[in-house]
Amino acid sequence: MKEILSHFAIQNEVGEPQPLKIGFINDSFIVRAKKAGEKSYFLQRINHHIFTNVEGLMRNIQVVTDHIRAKLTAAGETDIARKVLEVVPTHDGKLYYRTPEGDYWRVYVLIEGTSSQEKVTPESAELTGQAFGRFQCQLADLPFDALCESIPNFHNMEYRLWQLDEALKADAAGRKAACAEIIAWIDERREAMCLAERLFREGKLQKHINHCDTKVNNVLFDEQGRPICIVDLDTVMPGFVLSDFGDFMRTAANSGLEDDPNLDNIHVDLAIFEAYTRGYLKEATFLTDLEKELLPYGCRLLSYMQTVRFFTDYINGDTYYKIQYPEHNLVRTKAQLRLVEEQEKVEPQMKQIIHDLCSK
Ligand code: GN1
Ligand code: MG
Repeated sequence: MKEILSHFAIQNEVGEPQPLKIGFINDSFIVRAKKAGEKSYFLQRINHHIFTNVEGLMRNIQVVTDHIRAKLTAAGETDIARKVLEVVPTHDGKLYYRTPEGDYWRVYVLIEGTSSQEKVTPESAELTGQAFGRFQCQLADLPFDALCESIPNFHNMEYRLWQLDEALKADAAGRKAACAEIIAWIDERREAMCLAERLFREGKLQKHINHCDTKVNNVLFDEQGRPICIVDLDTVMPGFVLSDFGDFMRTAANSGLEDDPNLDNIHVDLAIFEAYTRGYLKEATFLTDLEKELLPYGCRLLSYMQTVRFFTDYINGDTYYKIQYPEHNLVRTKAQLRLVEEQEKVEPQMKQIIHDLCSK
């Protein structure tokens, strides 16, 4: 590990990397400074089986962090080093290091004195809504094609359904036969869930730069409980604002867990929905009327997309998401499916909340 670190432009003395258990995709380590007051670092091995274009991904991160840093500087903000991630380059100026075995590593400066949350309260949800709204706003003047799709078609519903169809055709793990009900449930909603892609083709819905993984735990909070920095930028890319809004609601406005084995725990937390939306609308001033109107649809869309993605992985024999037990992806699928059903039930309430917030 020390050998890996030696390729990066780290000026101070640091200790052994300590593994961190976060995320399903990359392997993460914390690298502490030996002396108090000096910089510590966050080392990651990028999963290049999932992120096949590491070069493009790291360029995206650089474009986004440089852009946000410039915005913060222009606004006269202080403490900027804690408000935006900083990539530590290698000695030869690259944004990542590739080992002779073909592994990809990168280093960020560690943002000190922060914590992340797995569960939000209405108070922290409102602040988080502001933080993601601000993040999108800071990037709204970047042309959406300034970034590449680090995972092509990442939040493209039509593509995700195509992947499922391919998986079902191959039935590699022999799991299809027992899943007829889930397949029928997905089929019933196919057309409705591809609306955003259709609207885009018709020129009615634009793409913006999105975060594309707006989970609560991708926001760092400072000692006062204020969101200070948005992290996990691997998936910043062009997409619909509905994606970022919906993915937050999928993970935070759910009274159950993403993989809750007890489906009765799963309900939409409308207090969180309202609080986040209030914060988000305050900052996301660039939204069109159509985008605002589609926000509740965005919640369903992202939960449905995640249902399809977990289910596809289950059918493929668990090749994408790390699992903790053999049927984990099926349990995840059922929990996300239930969440879609719960969101369908409260869609009128969600629309009313948005209507009320917009007319204030
Ligand atoms: C993955 O690894 P993590 O938790 O940041 C996935 C997201 C999914 C999420 C489901 C690159 O994110 O898209 O929503 O799992 N990231 C990728 O929990 O596929
Ligand atoms: Mg992530």
